[in-house]
Amino acid sequence: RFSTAAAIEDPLAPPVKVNYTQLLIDGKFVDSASGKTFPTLDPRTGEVIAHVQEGDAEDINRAVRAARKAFDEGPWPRMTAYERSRILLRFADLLDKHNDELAALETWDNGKPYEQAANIEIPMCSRLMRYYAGWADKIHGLIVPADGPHHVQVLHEPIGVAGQIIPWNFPLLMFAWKVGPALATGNTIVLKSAEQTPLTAFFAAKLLHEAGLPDGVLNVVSGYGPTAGAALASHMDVDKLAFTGSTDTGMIVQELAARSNLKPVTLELGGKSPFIIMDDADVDQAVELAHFALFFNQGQCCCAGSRTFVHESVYDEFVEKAKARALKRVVGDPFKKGVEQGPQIDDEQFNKVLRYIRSGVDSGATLVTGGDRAGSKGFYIQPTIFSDVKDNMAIAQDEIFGPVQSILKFKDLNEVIQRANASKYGLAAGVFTNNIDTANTLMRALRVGTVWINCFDTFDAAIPFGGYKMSGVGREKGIDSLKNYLQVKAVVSPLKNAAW
Ligand code: TXE
Repeated sequence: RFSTAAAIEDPLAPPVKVNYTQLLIDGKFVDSASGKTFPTLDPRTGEVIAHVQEGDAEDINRAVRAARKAFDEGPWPRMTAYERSRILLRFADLLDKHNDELAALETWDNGKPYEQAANIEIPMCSRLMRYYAGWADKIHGLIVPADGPHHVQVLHEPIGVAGQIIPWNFPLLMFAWKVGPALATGNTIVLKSAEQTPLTAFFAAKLLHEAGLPDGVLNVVSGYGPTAGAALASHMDVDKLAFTGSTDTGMIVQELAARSNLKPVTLELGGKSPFIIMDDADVDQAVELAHFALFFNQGQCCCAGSRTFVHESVYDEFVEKAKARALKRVVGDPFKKGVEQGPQIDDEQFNKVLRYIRSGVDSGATLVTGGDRAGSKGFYIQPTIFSDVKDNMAIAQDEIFGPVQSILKFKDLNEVIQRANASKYGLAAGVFTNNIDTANTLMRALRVGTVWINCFDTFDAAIPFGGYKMSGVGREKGIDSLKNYLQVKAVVSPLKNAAW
């Protein structure tokens, strides 16, 4: 069924239509049980793109029933791993084929620069699918040399029905990170997309079916967190939950999971990642990298380098040059060529960011540049920089999730280690130095899930990602993500003749 809202009319944008706005349950697009819909908005204008079916607890029940049946009776966990792998490979090809269309839909729904979606994010999704397709037929157990006359095998089996809840900052990439490892290991899925960005998950799920995915293996429910999301987290027939979003909501879903059926939970949550610039750094390069680390994706990255620690000997020069770089940042319609920064996702995030900017001013930080909305329409914010930021200020402690760089001054290595680690978060860190001893010290001392040395936001399907402390539980991507979706079964049988 075609949505009525549906084709973008914008000379800047590649042609794209909103073809799928219904829940995908058991291989079919269907209306929500309640018949309710909700609007998804264009962050460039705040106008409605399309009305999407609003799933709630009843739809989650229907989707879990379909996923359960597909797991218990369907071909998916029983087909050869090679066949599963081939479906994922075909899906990767279809993602490539529809790359520009998916990117346009992502930009329309999310506001991120089209060039970023088309050249980086959608290609990362197909690359990741190929990575997990490669794993599908390489997952095997062990024979264990236990004491006694016993033959002991350890089987690695799919865990069952996986519930997956994703956010809006990288809608299709988060879909891929969740779906790839779960499918490669033979699980079935109910995925809840973020209410701000439901469109590309439907499209991608449709392509997966085109690639040969059996009905019921992947069910996609759009809807709100406290209704659809909570129903999924607390469902008795969901065997595993994977969540990406805020730390507050992560705590809620983990509790729901524990109080229902103790389903294991992996969480990828917020951050306040330090980016540390040492005195030996090339200041121009450091400015550019720190700028990218914070402003990429409108600052809406869980691992954004949002505490820029700069050594006192280069501090003043750094602040001046960071200001010049921020003033050059191209903010505008994300479909326009060369635009680096589009609008924030919605009015809630837009207002949150502006509140933090006010709090920075009120708490005595120096507003170096920016500080206000950009333009008069949509959710655009000026690239903003604060200097003289102190550790106890809210802008140095909380996840702002917007284009606001906080620059802090430090004197020596031990001091910056202690201050960088003095956060409830521990997702990532950046280190900028030419001194290998300094790099090695920082790499070991920082209590975070990823350390980028002289680079930032370098992602790859094979590199594990996740947080220490309140930034999360477990890892996604790489081999580690497979473990989240596998049960371990020990099988013991006596050996009649111990000699053999
Ligand atoms: O997040 P939520 P929001 C951070 C960032 C941002 C803040 C709030 O700081 O400003 O979170 O954003 C679903 N039971 N991140 O409100 O609420 C929701 O529908 C079950 C960091 O968007 O965590 C969506 O699908 N599910 C982050 C998903 O959770 C619930 C990315 C994320 O929404 C639920 C996004 C509930 N009770 C925001 N309530 C990152 N780690 O990258 C909501 N949801």
